[in-house]
Amino acid sequence: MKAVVGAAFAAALALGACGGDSDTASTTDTTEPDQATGGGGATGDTIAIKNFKFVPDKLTANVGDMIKVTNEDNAAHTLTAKDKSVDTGNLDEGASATITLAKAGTLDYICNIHPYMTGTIEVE
Ligand SMILES: [Cu+2]
Repeated sequence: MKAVVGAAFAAALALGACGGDSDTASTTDTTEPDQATGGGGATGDTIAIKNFKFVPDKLTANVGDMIKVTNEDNAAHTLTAKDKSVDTGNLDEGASATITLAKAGTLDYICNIHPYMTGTIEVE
């Protein structure tokens, strides 16, 4: 059981890594606008929703980070902050949305449709 979940998660990460992110070395290119915001926050974090769980359900990230949320379940879900500061809206099966972490603190979130689904992002 655990191995299956781990493999699926690894696959999700691999998919995310192949998601068209070709923006690699840019040390000498002066024409490219520098879109990176201060702090060097990572933008590669992802949260998957599968088997009525957020995977991972605990995450540490930086202010300004963008997190891609993908629903890999066969039911609709949301990722909604308890304080409503973040909300993906309804994600049908296979759908994804990107949330932006605008403020530091502990972001507790649920699925609006299934409030027993919970997770936490520590935003630093
Ligand atoms: Cu749900």
